[in-house]
Amino acid sequence: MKFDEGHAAFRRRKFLQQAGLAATALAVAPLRSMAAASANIPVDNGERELIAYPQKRPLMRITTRPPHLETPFSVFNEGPFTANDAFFVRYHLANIPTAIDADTYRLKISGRVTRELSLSLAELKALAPAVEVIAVNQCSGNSRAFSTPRVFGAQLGNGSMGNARWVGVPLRAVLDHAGVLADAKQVSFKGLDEPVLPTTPAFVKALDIDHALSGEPIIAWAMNGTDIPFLNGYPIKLIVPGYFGTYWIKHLNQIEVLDHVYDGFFMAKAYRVPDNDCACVPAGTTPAKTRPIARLKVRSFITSLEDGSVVRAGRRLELKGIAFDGGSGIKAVDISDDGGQTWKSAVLGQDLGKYSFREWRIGMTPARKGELKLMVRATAQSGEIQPLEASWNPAGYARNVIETTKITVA
Ligand SMILES: Nc1nc2c(c(=O)[nH]1)N[C@H]1C(S)=C(S)[C@@H](COP(=O)(O)O)O[C@H]1N2
Ligand SMILES: [Mo]
Repeated sequence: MKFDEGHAAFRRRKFLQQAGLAATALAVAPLRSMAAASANIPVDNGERELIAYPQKRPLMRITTRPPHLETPFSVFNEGPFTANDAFFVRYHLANIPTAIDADTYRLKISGRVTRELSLSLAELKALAPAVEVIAVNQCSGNSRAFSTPRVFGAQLGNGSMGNARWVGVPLRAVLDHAGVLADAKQVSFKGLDEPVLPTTPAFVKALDIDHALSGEPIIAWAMNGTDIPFLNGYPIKLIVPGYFGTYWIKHLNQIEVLDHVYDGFFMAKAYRVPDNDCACVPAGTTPAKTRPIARLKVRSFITSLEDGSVVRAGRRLELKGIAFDGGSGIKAVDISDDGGQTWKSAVLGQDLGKYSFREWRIGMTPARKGELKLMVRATAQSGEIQPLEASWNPAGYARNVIETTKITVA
């Protein structure tokens, strides 16, 4: 397989950008509202409007300024890869870029290095052989709307996640090229988006130096075989396999090697979880100590049936879904139709790597008419297993309780 798409892809992109500047500038203004086609999520906080943006099929609107769009859940039943035009979008700051010129784009590396760099996209691509990883990007607040008691923040359903094939160069290759000094402790990352007000903190995230140099994070320019969609971070995005989406900086243009632990708002104040084994506290209480959120917890979903579906008694049902964890890989997926007393193992689909969605399927024939609660539970290779009861934390991060899909057998 050929990973390097060559400089031509960027030039072509530039041409598209110039030819379609008006369309690109529309990135901050939805093309058309599709209120008629609104979609429900199974929480009691209202309907989600479907809304169309450039390069995106209609997605569920969480906010418009900045755009925050969720993937309709049915998309996860289409296969283990989440299509680029259906991939969720999350921004924090309203001043997002509206047009990017690939030819003048520069990635700057500064701080505790022997030489500062300002790399063009062509130079970045030439730095090292391209590598590929299939990895899940999940927002820390995915499924937050299901927290009880309710928590503050965007009321996300289950659509702020997605799985894609990413191609780029290892972050390590870039840092090696700059020459990391011995006193380096962390590396910070920032993209092109800016706050509207000078008092709002910039969206900057940081990784420990060992993690940054581990070879795992990559600076990607391709997503599912094509340019990264504008709203997902064109032209380059930091991919941190196994870690929550907050670290996956979009429109990446500044890397700084630090001799201290970065203490900006989005590391020191936001995106933190209780500093204990469960990353949880009793509902409604405040943790005494917190730490930056890090790896994804193991999760699984039924994708072939929605809550409220009606199926026929005595007819065979092919149940299908996805599972993922923070990077050990999926060991088993089990299904229960008796409230978690007994479990049957599902058959796992193709192994696309330890950071990817793993598909699973199982056949069953519901015999008795009435309400049926189907539960799905994943176990990771690490031994981590989804809990029967939801834990709670003040920001509603990292939800991973066993999911229950209620259907009617008729
Ligand atoms: N430049 C930039 N990168 C960013 C963010 C942002 O606000 N600005 N948000 C982060 C968060 S919290 C998430 S969940 C992911 C979402 O990635 P996506 O929009 O490509 O789905 O982007 C991350 N990278
Ligand atoms: Mo996020």
